[in-house]
Amino acid sequence: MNNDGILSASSAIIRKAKLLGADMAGFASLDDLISAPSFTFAPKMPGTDQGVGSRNNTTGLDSGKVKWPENCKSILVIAVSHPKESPEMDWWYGRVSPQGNKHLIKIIKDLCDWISETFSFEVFHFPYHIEKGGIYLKDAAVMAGLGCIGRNNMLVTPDFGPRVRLRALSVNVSMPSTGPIAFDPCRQCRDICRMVCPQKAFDRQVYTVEAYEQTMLPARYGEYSRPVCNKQMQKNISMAIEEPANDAGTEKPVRIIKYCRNCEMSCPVGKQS
Ligand code: B12
Ligand code: SF4
Ligand code: SF4
Repeated sequence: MNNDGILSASSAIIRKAKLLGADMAGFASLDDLISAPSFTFAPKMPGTDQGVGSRNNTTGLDSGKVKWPENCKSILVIAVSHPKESPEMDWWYGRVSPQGNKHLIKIIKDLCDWISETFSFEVFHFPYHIEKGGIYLKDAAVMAGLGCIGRNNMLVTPDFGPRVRLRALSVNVSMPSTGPIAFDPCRQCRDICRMVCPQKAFDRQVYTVEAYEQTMLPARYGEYSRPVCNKQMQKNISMAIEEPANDAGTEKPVRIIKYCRNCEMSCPVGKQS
């Protein structure tokens, strides 16, 4: 395929992602991701594959390392907005995955089918968990131009703030990268996100440039403590009570887990979302 063909395939794929329900979409290159901060940091961080939501590692690789699919050249990242008005998009109904996550999975599945039928590209649908062959989605989204890493350690987007969820696929063709973009709302903000953390997960420097030999660290300068945030997730699980779950399609009440979102809900960026 020549350059013009690649450019038009790239725009067609991004357009199709939005038609299928994504609010944002963009491409990052494999080369940009291999050297991106999470990909280099996570294998060095103690306890990377432990804590709430982690899974048994089936990649055959060391903890924190990403297993890239064969022939992967570019990664398409999509974001779906999770607005304040629809908190249920994020809730776990017992062991049933949140509705927002199901929506993301369907978009990526449909997009994979469409891309292979339309362009005959090889595609790969990344699972969520790194331990199962997934990738670090926030870095991928930054490199694809969807936003920046905020002082709350989340992807912050211009239109929806941090209130988005992500998923990705890869193709075996090098697509032009659509990012990163010049965007940094945190420069003019007074750390509202950090002050509302119920566990004070941002209160001290946990990771340093010297120890990790890299400058881009969790929450930018190393002040996000994953084990501390994890404590809140454990607490949210233990606080879950049985509630009616008609919107999840079950007649019987189930335990609904509502994980903490204080650091994203408080962010004023994209306030309309
Ligand atoms: C494991 C995990 C957790 C763990 C650990 C989180 C962690 N950050 O380590 C726990 C259970 C605690 C957790 C909590 C949360 N999570 Co979580 N989590 C994940 C998961 C599966 C992997 C994250 C990971 O291990 N990252 C690697 C660690 C080592 O790095 P890090 O702490 O993120 O720090 C890196 C970045 O800051 C980056 N960075 C810093 N500066 C810069 C600059 C540039 C230019 C770049 C490119 C990168 C970069 O470098 C750092 C490393 O050096 C992802 C899904 C995925 N497959 O990516 C979701 C994910 C990150 N989680 C998500 C969410 C929403 C949450 C919560 C709000 C809980 C909730 N209600 O869902 C909190 C937020 C906590 C926070 N403020 O960071 C969303 C984030 C969406 C967004 N807008 O950013 C994701 C992407 C899942 C999704 N469905 O979309 N999570
Ligand atoms: S609340 Fe402020 S400092 Fe925190 S992520 Fe949003 S803009 Fe950045
Ligand atoms: S998700 Fe909650 S506990 Fe974790 S860092 Fe954000 S505000 Fe703190």
